[in-house]
Amino acid sequence: MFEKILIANRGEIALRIQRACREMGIRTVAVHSTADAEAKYVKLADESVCIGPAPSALSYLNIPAVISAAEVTDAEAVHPGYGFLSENADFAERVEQSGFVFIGPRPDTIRLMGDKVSAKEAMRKTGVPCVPGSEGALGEDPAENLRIARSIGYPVIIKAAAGGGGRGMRIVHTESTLLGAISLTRSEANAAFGSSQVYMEKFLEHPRHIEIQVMADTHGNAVFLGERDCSMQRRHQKVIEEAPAPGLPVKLRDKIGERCAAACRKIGYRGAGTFEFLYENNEFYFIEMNTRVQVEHPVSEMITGIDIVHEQIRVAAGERLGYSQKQIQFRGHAIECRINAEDPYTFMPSPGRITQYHTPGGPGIRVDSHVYQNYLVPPNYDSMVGKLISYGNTREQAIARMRTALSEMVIEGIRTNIPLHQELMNDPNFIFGGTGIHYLEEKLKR
Ligand code: MV4
Repeated sequence: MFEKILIANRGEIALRIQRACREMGIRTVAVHSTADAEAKYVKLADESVCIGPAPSALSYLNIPAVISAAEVTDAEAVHPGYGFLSENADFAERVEQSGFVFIGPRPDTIRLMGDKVSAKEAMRKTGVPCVPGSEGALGEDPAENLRIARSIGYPVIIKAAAGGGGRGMRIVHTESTLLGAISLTRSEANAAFGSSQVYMEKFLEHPRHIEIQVMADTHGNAVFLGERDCSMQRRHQKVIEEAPAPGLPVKLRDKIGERCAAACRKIGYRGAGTFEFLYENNEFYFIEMNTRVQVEHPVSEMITGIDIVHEQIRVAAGERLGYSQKQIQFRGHAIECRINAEDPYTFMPSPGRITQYHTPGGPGIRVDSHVYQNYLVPPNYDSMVGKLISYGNTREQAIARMRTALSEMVIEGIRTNIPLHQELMNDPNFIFGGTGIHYLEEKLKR
């Protein structure tokens, strides 16, 4: 096992990774920008290195600075967390070339999944069901593109191969606007990602977003850790996630989960990963794969009892999974509310000093947060200040516990979206379960 890991991230996930390391007897190196010099996870780490000024581009995204920090502290492995450099294949490659272990998939796997056209092709080949669409990237022949759209059937969606997470997409409802939309998406993609490759899919109008968590070792073993329903979102920012997905038949879950685990074995996947699906009319359609630990990983941990970060570190060190799919039980229900420093109704960021901070507790309550009383939320980064996770034997119990926890939680000095979560925990449609990806935006309009 590693003796020392460098955590190339900030905020709650830096603390989450640090906790896993501490439990495993591994020393930690925190890297931080000048804006985060006083952060809790920096003080709690065994060592810390300042890697640059507040802007991410000069610190948390600064590859040479992160690698130098690993060199001067003699770390053995680098955990990238989520966001920042976590899905940057060049970073993973340079970490490995510098003699460190990258805690994540091989650089080639990250590159494969970063290109959404090659990701879809790889998944289709291994038997993962995909959204009907173009075979690979679109060509330049207008007649051919019109023919493809006609065979898929309108509406279609044009997506940038280098996009993902909702960036670089355009919906097309009628033939007369197809070619213009392809041109526009191409030029936007070229400007944003430096690649004008685009592909076409059938546009699904009322899906849910359900994703499958997988874990694979370097000995050919792979399992799935159930699904998460992440449909409650606004502008591609998830607000609430839960596991299992309400109303999803267990047989369907097991079937798609086994397909994902099998795909991992076939491509030699390593570490934690997430298969993102759109789910509509009892069918799963693969859209993208994430090659990192995700913000919402705790809900999967709560229903399986498996510590995903611990497992990431173990498989990166070459250890075996040590359990079969049959030994993984899905028990109870977990819900995560992302607590953001923002106005609950305008969604305007609200950084600043936290003057009062009290966290909830009791049975089935987990708080993953790096903040504390007197903490200054910097304006430079994502507005998430923590995650409130509830667990219960049933979904009803998880919701009831979340309501209580939200009522106990006190964060003063900044605005937070706690009132929005309180509203959602009492929303009859949320309580019924199974709302789609457009539900929150439609509710907010009303
Ligand atoms: C789609 C879609 C409908 N049909 N693809 C947005 C994020 C990116 N991961 C993929 N996205 C979508 N792809 C087809 N063929 C609708 C979305 C989408 C969405 C997906 C998941 C969660 C929230 C979403 C919000 C708007 C659109």
